[in-house]
Amino acid sequence: MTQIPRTSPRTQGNTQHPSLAFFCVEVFAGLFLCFAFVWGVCFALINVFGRHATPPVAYAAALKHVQLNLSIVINQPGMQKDWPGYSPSNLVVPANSIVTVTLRDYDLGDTPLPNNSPFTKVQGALGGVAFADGKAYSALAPEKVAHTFTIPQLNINVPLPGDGAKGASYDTITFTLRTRAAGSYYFQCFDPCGTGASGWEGPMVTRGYMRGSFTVQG
Ligand SMILES: [Cu+2]
Repeated sequence: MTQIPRTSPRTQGNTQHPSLAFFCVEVFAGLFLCFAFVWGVCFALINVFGRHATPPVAYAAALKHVQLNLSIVINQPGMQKDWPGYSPSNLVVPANSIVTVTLRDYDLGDTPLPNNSPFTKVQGALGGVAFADGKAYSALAPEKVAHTFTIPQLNINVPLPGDGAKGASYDTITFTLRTRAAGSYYFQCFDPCGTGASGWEGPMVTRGYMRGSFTVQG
């Protein structure tokens, strides 16, 4: 027959205290783990949403950066013979932004500016420089100018060199502008590249040629 050990109740009685202690430890550990888990989940969520929430704030503080491409062309279909013109001639850029202009001048060859001309200097471009085929310049010799990109109301002026790389049909001028409030302006070439004795007639005074609109949109 199976004997029930007499010690069984005593043993049970003896083990009641340790199992209660274990139970307490287990409950405590369970609660701790739950707390740790919840805290971990919260931390992860804060981290994830924090990371998602931070960039818009950072981007809102950063300025929008846009590219503006334009050319100076000549003798294209529909154009007056030998009249150089900006294409496009209606420029639209966003307000309070950084605008990098890439300008291809297909009308190479210099038309000297007067010696005391203020239009030989780069003005209003970021860093006071423009780049001709990648080479920085802050001013050009008066006799080395083909055209200018000038917005008088915004004190922006970039003289454009008339010498391209050997054999090239155009040179590429880049510069960066910082726009501010919205407004309607005009841009124009101030190098006497036009017709007439002064060089200030024809394309120089005709919209769609050496002058156009510059709209800063809010
Ligand atoms: Cu011009």
